[in-house]
Amino acid sequence: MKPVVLQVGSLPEWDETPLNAGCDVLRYFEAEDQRAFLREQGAAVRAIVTRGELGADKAMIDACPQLELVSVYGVGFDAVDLDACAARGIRVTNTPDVLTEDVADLGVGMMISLLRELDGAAAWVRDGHWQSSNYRLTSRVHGKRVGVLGMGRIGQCVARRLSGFDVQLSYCDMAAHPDREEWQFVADPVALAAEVDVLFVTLAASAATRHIVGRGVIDALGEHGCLINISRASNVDEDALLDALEARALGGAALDVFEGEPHINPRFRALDNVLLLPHCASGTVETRRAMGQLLRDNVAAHFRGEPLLTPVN
Ligand code: 8YV
Repeated sequence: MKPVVLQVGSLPEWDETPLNAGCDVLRYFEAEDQRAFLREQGAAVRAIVTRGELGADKAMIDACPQLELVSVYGVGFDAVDLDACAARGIRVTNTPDVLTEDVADLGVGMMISLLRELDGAAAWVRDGHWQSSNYRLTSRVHGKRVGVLGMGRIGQCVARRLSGFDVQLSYCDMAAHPDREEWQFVADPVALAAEVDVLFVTLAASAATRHIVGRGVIDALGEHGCLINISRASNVDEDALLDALEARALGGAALDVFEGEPHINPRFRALDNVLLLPHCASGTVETRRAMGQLLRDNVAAHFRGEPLLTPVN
């Protein structure tokens, strides 16, 4: 008998086909009444397969009394209720490492795009304005003072890429990385923001990091400062960010993640000092294939009774 798996969100066809071959998949995301679906089907579920931004909340976990595993397609597992899992010995896996380089690539691209106004300049050409005037001057990338908030795998990868731009790099993390003397450690996020022109948010989200980029950090970045968020929306106080962007008290923001995505706050769309992306930092064919493979390898290892490849708990 194949194990019953609850699939929370859609996945590429190249993952759905092998997943369906190995498991009896219940397509939660297609249910019209998801609560009723869980009530009716939850009893049989042994694993939940979910995406980073969708996770698995307590109600979902509680509806599955036989649940053994939650496997996340993504490095971030902040949307999974880890306490509910721990209370019942439910294992959780994610897909770290395979997406680090793509997320860092996009972050650096977002910085270049924001400072050099790539989307504004491209729209200028496309809309036929070039015939009548030149596009306005922008701000250079190389030589800037850059801060990285969260020096984990992705933060370090961003920092390594930026060394080619001759930036002055500082970072804030739980503690200094003694093997990284080329980067300056700053213990406090507000102090870091006060020292830099561009601040990358690359920190794993948790209840403790909620709104770590709040009014204090945003004010410290100031009217010429830029914020790049490739982590989770919850790390940034979105209302404070929107207020500052509207008042031009912050120079600009490049964002790949939003509260309530994909339904973003309409205030963002009225701004010309933002780059808005659809949570696509890991969204390359190569990386998504590797993420899907790792997710399925974790599920297969679990049901074969083998050690999990990338356990979170
Ligand atoms: C998403 C992510 O999982 O890795 C993460 O934490 O948020 C992303 O990779 C991806 O967009 C698939 O939904």
